[in-house]
Amino acid sequence: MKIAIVGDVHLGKAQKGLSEREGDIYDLFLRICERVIDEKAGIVCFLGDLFDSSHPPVKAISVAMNVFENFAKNNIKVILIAGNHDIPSIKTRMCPIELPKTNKNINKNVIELSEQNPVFKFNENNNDVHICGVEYHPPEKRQSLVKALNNIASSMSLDANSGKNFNILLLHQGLKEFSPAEEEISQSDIPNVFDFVFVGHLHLRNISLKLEHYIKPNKKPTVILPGSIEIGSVSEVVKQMHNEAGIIIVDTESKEYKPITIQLSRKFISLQGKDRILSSAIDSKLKKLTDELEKSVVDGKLPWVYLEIEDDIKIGNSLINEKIARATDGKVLFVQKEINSKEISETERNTEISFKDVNIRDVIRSYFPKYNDEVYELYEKRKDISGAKEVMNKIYEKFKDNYQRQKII
Ligand SMILES: [Mn+2]
Repeated sequence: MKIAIVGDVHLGKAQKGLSEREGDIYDLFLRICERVIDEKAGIVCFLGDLFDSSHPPVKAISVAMNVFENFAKNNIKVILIAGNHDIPSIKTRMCPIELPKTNKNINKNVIELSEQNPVFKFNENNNDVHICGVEYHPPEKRQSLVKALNNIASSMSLDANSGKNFNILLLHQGLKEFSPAEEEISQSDIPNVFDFVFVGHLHLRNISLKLEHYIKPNKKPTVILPGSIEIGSVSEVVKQMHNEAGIIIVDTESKEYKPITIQLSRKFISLQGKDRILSSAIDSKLKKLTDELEKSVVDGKLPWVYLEIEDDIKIGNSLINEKIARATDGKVLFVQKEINSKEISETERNTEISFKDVNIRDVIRSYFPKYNDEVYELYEKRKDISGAKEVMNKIYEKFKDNYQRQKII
């Protein structure tokens, strides 16, 4: 049997509050589900965060329910685990992935795996296939997650013919190996009984989507992060500028997998390679961008542009913004940009406030109550050495006078 694995979907998410981006995800989700049907999968598994929120918009719910009905019509079972976005913070609230239970057309076809009910088992050619999964566990519940995984493992090792069995684990967790900052679990916490471990949550991808044929993994377990289907944040843009969603198809008989790519609904464009765009070269870069924008409209959908600029010749944010606006006006959905200037960022690091927001006259007055006029004059002459010398002499004379008068008193 073929099993399709789909990473974080985040139905209902509207990047930067844009309804166009919310629509992009619905559109991509529908195309992914069509593809799962075309691939003749028998089961489709979602790795958590199917919804972006525990109270998703009505549109997100209706899109999901229509897709689930379509899967049911095509005899494709749906397996879900709850991600951190699906799980309501108030325990008495309903988790949106439980909604299929209330719909009689699909309630038998959609299976939620959780700590309470972690294994879906079926038999294929006298071999058992176990699809296991638990909901997202936050770092403070690490112990109960590890316990749940060990319970799953011990329940399976009771089966005879375990060597012939095929075991899959679905997780929605941070794994230390892929994200050292995560305080959740590491690969060594996962019992070694699974052929494949599919992990959602990190939105990263640890496999190449280039090969579109089946791959026989060389070690057990094979940990696969298919990545989120869409781009949701700046860090994802920077880390994996891509224009393709990836899902995985697993063949339970050959125990192989293959990635499948599906074009994103909208193009993402970033001009820089490893380095930021220098403001000294901005005109030629923006010319190149304008040319690329013309070619990047897909089905009437304008591209999303991401620019990181280093203001090396200090032309200033407003001129840079003006140049970008002129080059992209009417041709993009959104320009996401970061403009850096070394001088400003060092000042900001030292003072922790932006120098632009400071009245230097007030600062000098508070630090130098007696000599504030002179010190301000000195500040103004800071780039003119001979002028500064004159001011310093004036300050010295005044200081000498004051000092001698104080001595006499
Ligand atoms: Mn997520």
